[in-house]
Amino acid sequence: MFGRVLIANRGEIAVRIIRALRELNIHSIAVFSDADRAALHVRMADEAEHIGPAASSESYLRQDRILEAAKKHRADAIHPGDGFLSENAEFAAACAREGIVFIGPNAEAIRRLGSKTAARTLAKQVGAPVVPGSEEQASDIGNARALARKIGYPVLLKAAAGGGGKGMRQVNEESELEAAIRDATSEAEHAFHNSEIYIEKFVEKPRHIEIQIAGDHYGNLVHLGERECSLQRRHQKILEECPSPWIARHPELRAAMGEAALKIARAASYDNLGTVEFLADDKGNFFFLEVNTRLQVEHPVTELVTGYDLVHLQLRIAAGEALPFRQQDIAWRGWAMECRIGAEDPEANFFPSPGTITQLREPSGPGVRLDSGVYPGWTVPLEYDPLLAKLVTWAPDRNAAIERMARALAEYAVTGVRTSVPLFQEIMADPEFRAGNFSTAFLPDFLAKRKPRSEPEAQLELAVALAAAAHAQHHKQGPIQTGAYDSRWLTEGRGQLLR
Ligand code: MV4
Repeated sequence: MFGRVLIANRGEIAVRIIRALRELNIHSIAVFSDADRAALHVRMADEAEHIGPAASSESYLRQDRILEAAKKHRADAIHPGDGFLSENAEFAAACAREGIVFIGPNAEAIRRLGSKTAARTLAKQVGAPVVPGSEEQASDIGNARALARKIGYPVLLKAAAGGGGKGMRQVNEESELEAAIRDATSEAEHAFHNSEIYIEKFVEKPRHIEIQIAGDHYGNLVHLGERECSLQRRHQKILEECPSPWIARHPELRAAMGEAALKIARAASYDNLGTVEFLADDKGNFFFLEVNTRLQVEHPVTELVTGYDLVHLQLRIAAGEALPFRQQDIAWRGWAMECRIGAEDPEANFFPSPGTITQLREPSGPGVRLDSGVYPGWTVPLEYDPLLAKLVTWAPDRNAAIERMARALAEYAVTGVRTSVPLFQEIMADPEFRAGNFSTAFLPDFLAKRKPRSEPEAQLELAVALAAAAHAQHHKQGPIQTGAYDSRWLTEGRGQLLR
């Protein structure tokens, strides 16, 4: 096993990886930008190295500086976390050249699966179901028109280098096709410096379900079941579950999707952890979408239900150990749900809400896991993703996991920045969500129909809470009792009222 590992990331995921390293008695090395000098991941790591200014293009994305830091601190391996350089084949290859292990799949597998069209071709070749369409270039209008007619409208134009919804265009009829191709091509060129686009049949109101896979260097490859990721806003996931309520209704789909995922992984000579994404329609069909060649933000729900620590697993595989279990050893127990808690204002179109976290009370108790990257007094920088923490609950069944989430959200108190906590409380109370019968259309519909909490209403609620706290403090009883803490809490709360 490695002696020293550098984490090329920040925030909650860096903290998560440091925890795994400590459990395995591996020395952890953090990197940080100017904006992260006082960050939690820097405080928690054994060593830390400054790598540049706040802009991630000048720090967390600088391969040269990260490799320099790794050499200076004698790291055996680099864990890229999620985002930043985690799916960068060039970086994986550069690590190998420097004799440093990249904790992730081999560079060739990342490259092969990085192009959506190449991945689609591979999936088709091995007999995994793909959405009807074509990998051929759709940039030529004649070609595209013939293709779209064959598969039938509505169709979806996608960028070959895309993913995450960028460069996508829905086309409902032939008259819209030419302009849509022009738009999608130029958007793809701008976003990815690659203008290649392709066509798929548009799947209406799909569910987004993904399969976790793991492979070692000896050809052993397993799947760890699915995650339900249909709750997304602008292609950003906000809540994930394991198992998927859809798969719970159609249990035969897990093995079928798992097999399809493994066929693709095998064909790509995949090693380490990865995720194969699918769209599922109402009729029990599912279609391969893309492969994410990294540890994912939502990995904890799989950990809680399978009992395996996925970061331990990544480290073991990268260090050359064989997978410690076989497919038939894997069992799924209970239900887990994750809410991504962001410093953003759901009442203001999720506008980022950077600032200083003045007070923080974090939820805990039975069945609650909080993967947080913040502490009271920390100023949330504007430069990065606003994710503060992932709140994850586990319970024997879905209803109990929801009740636990509602309870944990009620314990969660953050002042100084606005958060998505109140929105998740509303989602937990929604009958449609609780029924578990939803698709990717759920969240946009929910946000559109939901009555936005007006400012006076929110203030009234805060005023009531403050009055209750003041009363409790006055009588030295009730939920809030520690003097100094109370008065700061009240000051901050009042400060919020005056904002
Ligand atoms: C689709 C689709 C419908 N039909 N492909 C969005 C992100 C990208 N990874 C693929 N996406 C979609 N591809 C076909 N042929 C609908 C989406 C989609 C979506 C997928 C997953 C989760 C949320 C979504 C929201 C809008 C559209």
